[in-house]
This record gives sequence, C-alpha cells and structure tokens, in this order.
Amino acid sequence: MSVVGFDVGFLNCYVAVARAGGIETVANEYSDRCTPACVSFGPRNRSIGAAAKSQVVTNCKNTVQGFKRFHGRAFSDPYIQSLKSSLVYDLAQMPSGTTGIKVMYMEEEKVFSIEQVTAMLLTKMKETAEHALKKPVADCVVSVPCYYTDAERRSVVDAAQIAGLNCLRLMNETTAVALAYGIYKQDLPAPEEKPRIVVFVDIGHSGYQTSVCAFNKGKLKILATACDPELGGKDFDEMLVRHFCEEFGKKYKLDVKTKPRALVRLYQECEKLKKLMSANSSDLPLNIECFMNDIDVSGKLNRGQFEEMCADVLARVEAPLHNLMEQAKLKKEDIYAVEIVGGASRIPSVKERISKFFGKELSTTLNADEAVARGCALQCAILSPAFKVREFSITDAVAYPISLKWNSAAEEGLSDCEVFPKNHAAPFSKVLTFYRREPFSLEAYYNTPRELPYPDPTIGQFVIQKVVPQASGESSKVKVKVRVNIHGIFSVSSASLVEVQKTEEGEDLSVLSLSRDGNMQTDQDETKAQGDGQKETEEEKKTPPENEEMEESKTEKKSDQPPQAKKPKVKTKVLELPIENSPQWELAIDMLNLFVENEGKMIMQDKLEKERNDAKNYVEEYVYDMRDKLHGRLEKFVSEAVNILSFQLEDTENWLYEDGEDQPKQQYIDKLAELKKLGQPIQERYMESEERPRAFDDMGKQI
Ligand code: ATP
Ligand code: K
Ligand code: MG
Repeated sequence: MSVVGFDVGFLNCYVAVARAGGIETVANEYSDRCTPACVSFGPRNRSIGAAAKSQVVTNCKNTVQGFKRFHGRAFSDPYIQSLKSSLVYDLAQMPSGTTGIKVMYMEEEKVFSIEQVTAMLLTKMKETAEHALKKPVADCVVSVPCYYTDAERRSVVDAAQIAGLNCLRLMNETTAVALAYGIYKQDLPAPEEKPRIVVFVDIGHSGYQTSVCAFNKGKLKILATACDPELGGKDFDEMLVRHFCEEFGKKYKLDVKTKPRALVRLYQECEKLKKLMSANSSDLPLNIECFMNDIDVSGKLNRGQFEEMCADVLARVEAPLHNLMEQAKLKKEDIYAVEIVGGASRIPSVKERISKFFGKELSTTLNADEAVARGCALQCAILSPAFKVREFSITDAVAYPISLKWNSAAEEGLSDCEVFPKNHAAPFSKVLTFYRREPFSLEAYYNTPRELPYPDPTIGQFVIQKVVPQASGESSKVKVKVRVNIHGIFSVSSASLVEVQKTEEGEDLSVLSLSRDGNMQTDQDETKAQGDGQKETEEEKKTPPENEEMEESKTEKKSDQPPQAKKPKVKTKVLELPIENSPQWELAIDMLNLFVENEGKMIMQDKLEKERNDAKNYVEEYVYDMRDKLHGRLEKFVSEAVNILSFQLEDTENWLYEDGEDQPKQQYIDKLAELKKLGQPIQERYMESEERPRAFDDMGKQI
C-alpha cells in the first residue's frame, strides 16, 4: 500500500507522500520538489520532467508541454484546432478521433495519445515517489481541475492506469486544497453548529478555480465552484510576449513569430520577468543573447506598465468570484477566510482584485505550490486502510448539471430529467424506476452546454439490456442506479428488473418522483395517468451520504424491498440486468492494454539507455580521474606501465568523442575493464604505501 498524492499541473507537478512523520512533498532526482510537466522525445529515449524542460529550445519540435488541456477532446474540437498554430510541436488525430501528439521518437514518426503523454509524466512522478518511499507505488490520488468534464476525467484515469497506477480518487484541485487546509484545524465548529465558510482560490498557469467550502469538525462540504478555465499565469506571459514581439519588431526588425525556437526562448524569459515583477516594482531588464539572426535583444518593463498591458486579463478575475457567491447564496460577511494558492496567486494585482472583492485580507497559510499535492496525499491516506489518519469526511459538488433523456412511448418522443443538479453532493447514487417491456437506452448529457468549457454536452449512451415483460405481459419495473462516482464521473452503475409474482389484482403505487424543477414530490396521479406501462418515476435518498459506503448500503436496502410492496400476497424477485456503457470518447480497452504494454516497453528502453549512458560516463570519469592522478599522488608508484596507461587513456578519450560516442553498453564496460587492468596495480601499490604507516599507528595505540 502506498499513500501518494500527485498534482499534475499544466506547468508544474508535485508529489506528496505519507510517511510515519506525516505528509511530505518529495523532491525529484534534481533535488527539486517541482517537476515540469514536460516530455521530450529523442532518437534513443524519452526525457521527462526537468531533463525534458532543458530540451525545450534545442529539441523544440519533439518536446511537449501544455498538454493538460488536450484530455478528453476530439482532434476536430475547435479549441484544439485553435491551439494548433500556437504550438511548436504537432498534433494529430488518433484513430478514435481524440487528440494525439506527433513527434519523432527512436528515429521514427510517432503519434502518442494524450493519455500516453500524461502517463509518461505520471511514470516520472511515480518514480519520484518510489525513490522517496523506497518501495513500489501503485495506490494514489491524482488531481484534476474542478471544471473537468467526464471525458476529461476518464482520460486522466486512463493515463494513471497506463502508468501502472491505481488511482483511488481523482480529486478536484480546490477540494484537495480545502482538505489540506481543514484537516489540521483544531477549532472547527461542532457538527451541529453553523459551519465555518472558507473560499479557496487556485490560480495556476492555465486555469483559475474557486470554491466555497463549509467546515465542521471532522468534515468538509464543497458548496459551489466557479472557474475560468482560460485564466492563469500563461495569459500574463502571453501579454508580455506580445509586447516584446512588437517592440523587437520595431527596434530590431525581427519577426519573432516565424522562429519557434526564438519564440520559446522569449516565453521563458517573459515568465522569469513576470515573476521578478511580483517582488519588484521598478524597471526590470529583459536580455536575450543571440536571439535571432545573431542579434542580441534587450528591453525593460516595470510593474505599472505590466499591469496596464494586462488590464483585460485582470478584469476577468472578479467574474468567477461573483458567480461563486451567487451560487452559494452567501454574503461577503459570511466568509471566514479566503485562502489563495497556485503560482499566479503571487501576482500583486491579482491578489489586490480578490482581496478587494471580499473586502478582506487574503489568507496564505498553505504552501501555494504544494497544497494540491498534499491534499491529494491526505485523501489517499484517508482512503488507505493501511494508514491511520484523523476521520475526515469530504463531500464534493457536481460541477455541471447532468440530465438523462430517453425514448418514451407515453410522451411520444423524448423524455428527460435532470438527475444531478449543479452543486449536488458527490459521490452520490440515485435509483430511477422505469416501466419497460424491452431493452432501452438512456443518454446522459450536461444540460447547460453554454456553461461548459467544452464543446460537447454528451456524457454517454447507456443501454439497459435483457429487459423482458412480466409473465402477465405487462411492463416490468426496471430500477436503474445512476451515480456520480468518487472521480466525479457519471455512470449507470447497475440495473435490475423486478419480477412480480402476483396472486392478487391491484397495484397501489405510491412512489416518489422528481419534478422538472428538482423538488421532491409524491406523485400518484402522474404514474396512474401513464398507466399504460410507460411510467418513469424516481426515488431519491433524502439525506446526502457522509461517504460512499453508507450511501451504498442505504440504496441496497431500499432496492431490496420496493416501496410499494404493501400487499402481502405479492412476491417479487430481482434480476440484475447487463448494461452496455458507451461513454463519450472512451478509450477502447484493447487500446488501453496496448498503451499499458507500450509504456512498459518505453520505460525499459529508457532504463537501458540510462545504463548505457552511465557505462559511458564511468569510462569518461575514469579517464579524467586517472590522468590527474598519474600526474599527482600516483606518480611515485608508476613503473614503465605508466606509458602504456597514459597512452591508453588518451586513446580512450579520443575514442569517446569519435567511434565511442554511441556504442552498446558492453563496449563501455569492456573499455573500462581494459583501463582498470592497467590502472589497478598502480593504485594497489599506492594503497599499500598508505596503509603501512597507519598499521604502525594502530599497533602503537594498542600497546
Ligand atoms: P494549472 O493549475 O493551471 O494546471 P500549474 O499547477 O502548473 O497550472 P502553478 O504551478 O500553480 O500552475 O503556477 C504556475 C504559474 O504561476 C506560472 O504561470 C508561473 O509563471 C506563475 N508564477 C509562479 N511564481 C510566480 C510569481 N512569483 N509571480 C508571478 N507569477 C508566478
Ligand atoms: K501545480
Ligand atoms: Mg495547479
């Protein structure tokens, strides 16, 4: 059992683990806790994270960044199409229609699906966690933006699976932050008291997320979320890049946009400048040597000018806050604190706007970069039976209202029903009742397409199979359980047919149904009015569950005994029905398996390449080390062999730059052995002479 949380950022990723001492954000092989969301493809291997980032300029066509936004999207998606021109690497369509990334890898043109690319990043993060925990990692919690739709979420779950991870929960980023904030608080109001209301804001590189959360002792509940998926640090970078492109165009007659490499460098320098401006309001320089056509460029900017050019971007900070407060029906006085995280929350003018909106100092008690990963690790610890943590219940909110539609003979056409309104508690299950004679299909969709940051409101098709009429010829009662699961993904989780073995005539139905506006009502008339066997009714549990287990058991109990089974002479039997699930943009299982297999092969290839490189480095190190020593402390101990060794060392050095540049691992191992055969005797003689006086010393002490 591993307890790990992964924050997969658009730009920056973090890994947190639970150990005996508590939750800890761990560093990668560069002793950096931040791992760039970057994958670079080479002729022999992949580089992931920091090693990939260092190739952004030199191998720009095959180094991919900013891919978080491709999840669950068709290649033909207008959003993807509009991004294409701004990317230095190529996109391509996967056979399934989703988005892939086209690169040269192992000297061949390859298209990787977005799930594969994110899996590569996760592979790296998994290794970081394994290195820290010194054991294999599988169980984990992975973060996603709270505005992700089903297709995007499923795509990330698949990515985790490709990386050999067992994702226990996809956690909304702001919910992870809320957990990291609340779990250690000792002074939360008691369960029966008025909750403490805290607003969380995460503004990262790509997206802006806000949520409002109610805390009581031992629990948190997300009341509402509001986001701008297209507002983040990158938009500020964009403004700076635009500004300097224009300036350098005028000043140096350079058309920067035509040179991807120069453009990538300009983005890097602008991001640095932006960060500097957060701490400094005076004029700051931007210099790039040999920028384009051997020209060095320079410019300068101060915070005031920066804020002016970013006015349109800054103007977008408020809208989600308004939206959030409106949804939660809260006044500013109800808010106990506004906690901000995410890299771009450090921009002074962003902070100012948020603070002004709430009329309050902002709270920055959490680590702005690591809070998401830490929250995910905490959630993983809570879910892990192997780890003891304080009891803490987490209720998240449904981001977009979900409806079902189906063919209805009674209403002669399509019927529909909102099953999960916006901000409904999640995870959650509901049972719907249908009266049918034959298999039927349900289509799930988001019913507020304009609110979606996503073009396609379809969630998926679900066919309830093997439905047959009752022995009497009447329609059968079919109970369908729909669910928003722990990942925030909608599914039709089970269906059953209630076979009635009646001895007496007369059905007295009194079932709960949900009216269109979402109010619960007992609606006898409607069911009777549609008494031709095409009734659609619904039950809903009145109390939101504290957690999944409780909710499940309640549902089970209910569905075991139909509410209307009042007549003692009626016997029922419940048959489970198979469901055919076709969620939108689902990765086919054989593709998933192929990707799992390919990821394994690529990991192996990277490992072999690393070993080969290490073997080469050992030879190189030995050459330089021995050459120094032969002129230093080993000088006295060399016989005539020195000439041979010196000659061999020089020869090897040349070889490393020529034929030896790119050889199989064994070649390097053999080369090193050859050198050592000559070097060893010299080193032994040296060691002996070093040992001798010490042996005397030791004896002296013993006497
Ligand atoms: P997302 O949450 O959108 O997936 P992310 O998690 O990768 O993205 P973060 O690491 O939270 O993003 O933030 C990165 C952004 O924050 C970058 O745009 C970076 O330039 C910006 N940033 C970091 N530090 C500062 C600073 N001191 N001043 C201004 N911007 C900063
Ligand atoms: K991050
Ligand atoms: Mg983030």
